[in-house]
Amino acid sequence: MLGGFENALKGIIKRIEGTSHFDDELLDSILKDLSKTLISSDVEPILAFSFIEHVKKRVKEEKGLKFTVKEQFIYIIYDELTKIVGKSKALVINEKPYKILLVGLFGSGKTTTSAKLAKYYKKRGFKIALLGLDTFRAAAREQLKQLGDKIQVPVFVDESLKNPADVIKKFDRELSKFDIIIADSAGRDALDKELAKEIKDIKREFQPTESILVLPADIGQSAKLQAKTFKELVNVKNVIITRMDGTAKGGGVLTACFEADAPIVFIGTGEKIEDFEEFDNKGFISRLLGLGDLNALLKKAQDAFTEEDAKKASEKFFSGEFNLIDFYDQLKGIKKMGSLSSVVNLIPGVSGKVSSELLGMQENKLKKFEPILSSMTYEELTNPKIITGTRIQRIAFGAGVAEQDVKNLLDSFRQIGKMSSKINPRKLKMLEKNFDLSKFKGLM
Ligand SMILES: Nc1nc2c(ncn2[C@@H]2O[C@H](COP(=O)(O)OP(=O)(O)OP(=O)(O)O)[C@@H](O)[C@H]2O)c(=O)[nH]1
Ligand SMILES: [Mg+2]
Repeated sequence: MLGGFENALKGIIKRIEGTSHFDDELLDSILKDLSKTLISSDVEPILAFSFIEHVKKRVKEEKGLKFTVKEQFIYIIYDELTKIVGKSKALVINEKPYKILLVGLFGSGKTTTSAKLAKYYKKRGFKIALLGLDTFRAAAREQLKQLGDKIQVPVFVDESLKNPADVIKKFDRELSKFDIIIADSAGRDALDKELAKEIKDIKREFQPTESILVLPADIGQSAKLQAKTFKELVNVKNVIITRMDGTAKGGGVLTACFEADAPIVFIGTGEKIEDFEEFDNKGFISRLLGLGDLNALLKKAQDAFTEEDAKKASEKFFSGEFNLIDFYDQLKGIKKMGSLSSVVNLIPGVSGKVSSELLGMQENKLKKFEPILSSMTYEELTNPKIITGTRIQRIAFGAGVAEQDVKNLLDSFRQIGKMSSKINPRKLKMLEKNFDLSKFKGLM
């Protein structure tokens, strides 16, 4: 998710796991790597050093209490990291209509996030309206309308009105019928007087239940100043971080929000509307460290499949009786969930073990899979081992693809099959409850 930061952290965990004995020298060298990794992810050096000191102290003091030394070390790293990114906080939808106002600078992701939030709550059974208050940028209303159409949520905009307060007045009565109203506002290059006045006017008229600042992850440490300024000026309490996909500065933005006492409620992890999740510090860190996070997987799976589908799919998957028909069903589910890598990263024990080729599987590759699978016989689908030589030729011809495409599909299937046999169902059971200290051991 965070590019280099994530890989480096996973590398450190692997290094610890692969060590047969610990001495002070090794501990120091691993901690040095850790602090370098944090600083290169834009975490403030002082914070990184104090983090390292805490870890070091705890490793010495808590040695041998419950875990092996390795487990203890990894647990402490995990625990201290969750502390520096702050506690998770969920929005409690406790009034109707619940009014959410998104604010932020130009291009931070407000409009995209409005639609992501709308979809998120629509899925949870709320009646949602999108309200377009960006009267500043010419194309803003059209952008919101298009997004609203995509997710089938009504969008309230007026192309002729110049003043956001008038837009709110105009739709006030109609909007009162909804459970949640999500308002998209205009950005500026900086939080200047004009923007501050505009947001204040909107606040007065709209009376949001919750004003949320939208910050892109790539601003790193400067999130601290922005969060503070928006808090002081317009009383914003919570933050949504966008573009958590592939930035080197992710560590900086998270720690900065924590230091600015601006809790992160959601994160955006891509351009697609599905690329959005609640921010859960424990799940997030365990994923960064390559420990997987079953809770997030279950939540995501719930969104894409029905609960029943997800249960069946995971039972099959983990029982090892997994054939191409199940693979096909899962592909369809994965498409709904977002990218394959975002799903794989959520499976405990699997993240970090899958080849980058499989993870990088492109949408267009997935698209080819459908015709290939439908060119196979039932026998081939249920017993993929028999698919060799001339069968591959026949299937490729039937699907109108190259033979290599059929081989790629079979490779991906085999890799996924291997993943499922690596996972110990007993460990999985232990993870099904909340991820806490006692269950942590199940991961090692
Ligand atoms: N990769 C990635 N791109 C994102 C994410 N969220 C938004 N974007 C992209 O960022 C760009 C700006 O997003 P908008 O939603 O238009 O931003 P905005 O804050 O409404 O911009 P203004 O209205 O001009 O202030 C778009 O190209 C989005 O697709 C995210 O989580 N990941
Ligand atoms: Mg916008």
